[in-house]
Amino acid sequence: MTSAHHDTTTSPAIRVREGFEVRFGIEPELVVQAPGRVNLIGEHTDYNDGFVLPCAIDFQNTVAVSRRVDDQVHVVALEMNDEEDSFSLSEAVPPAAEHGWSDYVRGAVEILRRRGYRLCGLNMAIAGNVPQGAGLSSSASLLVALITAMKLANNLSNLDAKQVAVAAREVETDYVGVNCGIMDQMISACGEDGHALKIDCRSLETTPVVLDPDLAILIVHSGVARGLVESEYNQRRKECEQAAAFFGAPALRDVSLKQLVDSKGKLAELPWKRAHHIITDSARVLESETALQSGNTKAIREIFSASHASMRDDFQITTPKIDELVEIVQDAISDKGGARMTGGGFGGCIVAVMKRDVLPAAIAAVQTHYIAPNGKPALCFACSPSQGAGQIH
Ligand code: GAF
Repeated sequence: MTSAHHDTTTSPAIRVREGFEVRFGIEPELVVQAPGRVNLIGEHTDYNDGFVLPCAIDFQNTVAVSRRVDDQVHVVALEMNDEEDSFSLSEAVPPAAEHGWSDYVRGAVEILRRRGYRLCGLNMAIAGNVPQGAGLSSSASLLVALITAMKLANNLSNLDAKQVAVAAREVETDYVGVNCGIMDQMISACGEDGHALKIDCRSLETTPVVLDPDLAILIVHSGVARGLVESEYNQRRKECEQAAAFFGAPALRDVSLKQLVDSKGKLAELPWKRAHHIITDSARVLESETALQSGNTKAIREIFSASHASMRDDFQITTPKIDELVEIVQDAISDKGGARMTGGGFGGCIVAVMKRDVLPAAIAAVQTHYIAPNGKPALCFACSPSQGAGQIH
């Protein structure tokens, strides 16, 4: 979230506490945070039941909460000019007329109710610093923060982190109407400090991956607005389903590269290319694990370059400005790391993993050679893998 009138240099954890006290006149009973994410590799593989390798980043949404004696939910969004929403828990919670941030609150309540949880009335304040519209999962982190806050305030101890992620995703798909995969919610709920997380998006099994300490992660925002994301995303999903159906497989996870290669000329060209990206990128997740752990930057370069080319040529989700940005960073770091677009595509950010000593050169190259479409320099964030959602006060 970005702020119109708040001091965004103060951490969201401090702002949310202060904002809660100003609005409700009491101290919150607890404050939780949930981070945004950057995906290191494995793009669009999540809804094909494949593998992904994201890490939680040090940008987060925070929620301060206290219980009420009645059945009302009162919530203030500190980054949205202190806009407020309130509703009753006594009946099904409909989406708000404006369909803005409050639908995430309403959806979180409704999805928990549909699971049979009885919630008490709540006062809540929300503050965050995950850049919005950048492809760093600001909405997934907001939902995971809200559901974690509701879980802790209501002692829903049988709702573990994975179930929080699944519930958060259900809010997106069944309440807000965004047909996303499970990656963003999983990493926000289950991320581990200092680790990336390999996620098997079929079983939801997670494996922490420690990056070589000599490696740095750089996120660069292209400044390209993520236009048409939703319609293009849904279109890609359909083409992947079409490809899986051709093989009589439940998902592309169940189709091997050999089967795909043998089907060339029989399966229509577009679903074939989509499937080629998914099958190869899911395999690249597994290949990159050892390279990242051992700091083998030549291998990281090869794997990231192949991933980017696959997103550009087979999945067709990059843009010329994003391609340009990847090239600038890759040229600057040479064999000392790799760069690729990250996230859903059609704009947003690139991610690069490199030896720490070339980080300043990579940032300088972006500042010298890249001009975003709005004429401004690109924003660079050097980030460290962070902890997933939890209570902070
Ligand atoms: C978006 C979606 F929300 C994720 O589920 C995932 O598919 C990603 O795009 C692409 O890897 O962030």
